[in-house]
Amino acid sequence: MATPTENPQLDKAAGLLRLARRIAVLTGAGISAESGIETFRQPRTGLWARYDPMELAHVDALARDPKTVTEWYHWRFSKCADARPNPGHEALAKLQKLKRDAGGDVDVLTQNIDGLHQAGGAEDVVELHGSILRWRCQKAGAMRPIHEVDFSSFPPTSEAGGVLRPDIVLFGEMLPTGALEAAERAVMSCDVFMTIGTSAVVYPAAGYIDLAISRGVPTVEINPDATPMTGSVTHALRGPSGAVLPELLRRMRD
Ligand code: BJW
Repeated sequence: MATPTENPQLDKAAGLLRLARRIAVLTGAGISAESGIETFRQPRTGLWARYDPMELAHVDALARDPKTVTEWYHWRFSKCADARPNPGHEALAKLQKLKRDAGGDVDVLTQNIDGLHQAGGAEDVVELHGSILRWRCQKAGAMRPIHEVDFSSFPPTSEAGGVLRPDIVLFGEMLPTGALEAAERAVMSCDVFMTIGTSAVVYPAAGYIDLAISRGVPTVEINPDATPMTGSVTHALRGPSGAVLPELLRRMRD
């Protein structure tokens, strides 16, 4: 990223945010990277460089081997249990408050399952891929917070005798209807769309970027690296969201 004083893209994006009444924001693993949570697809450092998603994050893997899958998600939780929101999460929550106070809104649509947007102060977060902080009984459908799950053996089970699984969306599973509806409403009613820290390859979430572009609203991407959407967005801001978002907010208020 160029230095804060000489970045016309950043200034233009800040101008858009200043004028916008409704902003829809799609976030991915990258926004939590600076909180110490691993991303998926980055070469060398991403989870999928070491683990096979088809063996761990696919609905068929859960059916075939619930022990391995639930053990892995319990390990994943242990890695994010102590994570704290970073300046990117906090800046987004501040932007939401700013717009709400002015009679507008910021809809936060996240693919992340870590709960860090909410911990950073964002409200009404749409969790497209669910949450690792809730586990669901496969037999009775009842939810329970992760700290009430007995992990002394895998897979964990409920009193009803069902397997308890994380309330997340695995490959091959439908996204929650309520989340899909809320996301579509947000994208269809926004006057600026932002995509932050996502490789934009997992659908249907990545489709919201196409939808915003097809509506003709200005689009802003924040990512240290290029994505398949970089060439199509109005402003591509290169850099970590923990630095870019606070700077964007600062310039927006100037
Ligand atoms: C930074 C940074 C910093 C680094 N600051 N940025 C259409 C076309 C093709 C395929 C499909 C399609 N529609 C559906 C599919 C199939 C499939 C899919 O999309 N496959 C593609 C991969 C090819 N989709 C599904 O299966 C979905 N379900 C579905 O469509 O159901 C319909 C249906 C079902 C049944 C019958 C019939 C129809 C479900 C998708 C579920 C995704 N689940 C996962 C795992 C669960 C949660 C978990 O384990 O945590 O969700 S996969 C994984 O990818 C996770 C993420 O949420 C998701 C997106 O990844 P994300 O967030 O973009 O992370 P990365 O690592 O890819 O990128 C990180 C980015 O951050 C990078 O760009 C970095 O540069 C950047 N970055 N540091 C800012 N500091």
